[in-house]
Amino acid sequence: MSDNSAPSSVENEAELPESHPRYEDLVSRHRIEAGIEQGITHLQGMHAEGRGSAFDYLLGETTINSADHAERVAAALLLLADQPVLSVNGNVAALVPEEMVELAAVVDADLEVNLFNRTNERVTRIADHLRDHGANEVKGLTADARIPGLDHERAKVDADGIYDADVVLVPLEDGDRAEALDAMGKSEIVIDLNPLSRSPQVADVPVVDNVFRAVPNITDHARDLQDADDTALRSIIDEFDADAALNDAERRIRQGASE
Ligand code: PTJ
Repeated sequence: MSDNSAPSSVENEAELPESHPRYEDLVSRHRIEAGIEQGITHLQGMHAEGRGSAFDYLLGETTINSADHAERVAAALLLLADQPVLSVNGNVAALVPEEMVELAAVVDADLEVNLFNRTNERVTRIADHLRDHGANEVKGLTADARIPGLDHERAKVDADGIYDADVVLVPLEDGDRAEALDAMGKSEIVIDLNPLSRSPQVADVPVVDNVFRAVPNITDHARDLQDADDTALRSIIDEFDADAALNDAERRIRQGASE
């Protein structure tokens, strides 16, 4: 089967051919397409998906060792946090709703919808979608606080959610919010396949991996670290070198696995 003969539009994900060499990518594209049809994902989410897919190809569509390490550090940071919040946009909601709900449960974090192309209708639909996948409470609908220094809709947050959080997971956005959250004194974990994108560049813990692999792997690490004491978690975090992780991912993208 050539790539061109893969179904361009299927009713159900189960119809996608698992034997196809680009199966995971087909699933991603299908979920983004379905997310747009359901009013969850913005049309711009397709651009974001295409960017991510190109970087994933260059990374070998695998979780490189430095990303796995960053995912363990992310788990430690979330477990040590007093008030962790996992931010969800239209792409994340379409791609990994169940996995985000599971991670939130394991690290005792809140889920908050935060959108660049914000409409109340889309926030409500994403919250409903997360509830359909097992979430109890979803924040982001109140939007009674603002992140200082941002002149767009991502500034709108819940006062008892992202605004008050000490650790925020920021997946799939190449923008200025991570820097603004940093200026508020928060620690950020950023998941982004492009190590040169603005958000991972300013993150305390940049995770250069596909959100498909990254979120379940952070959850696995969190389960593994569940009984670790605060000192052990703190030392995992303190030993982490964010610049080294970004450099390793960029080297892998530019030079491939053999260099
Ligand atoms: O839902 P909204 O309204 O908040 O809109 C979301 C947009 C599409 C605006 C948001 O996702 C966005 O800012 O897109 P960008 O600027 O294209 O940035 C997305 C980043 O995520 C890019 O750096 C991509 O490389 C990366 N990315 C895309 N898909 C994945 C990914 N990283 C990890 N896993 C992916 N599957």
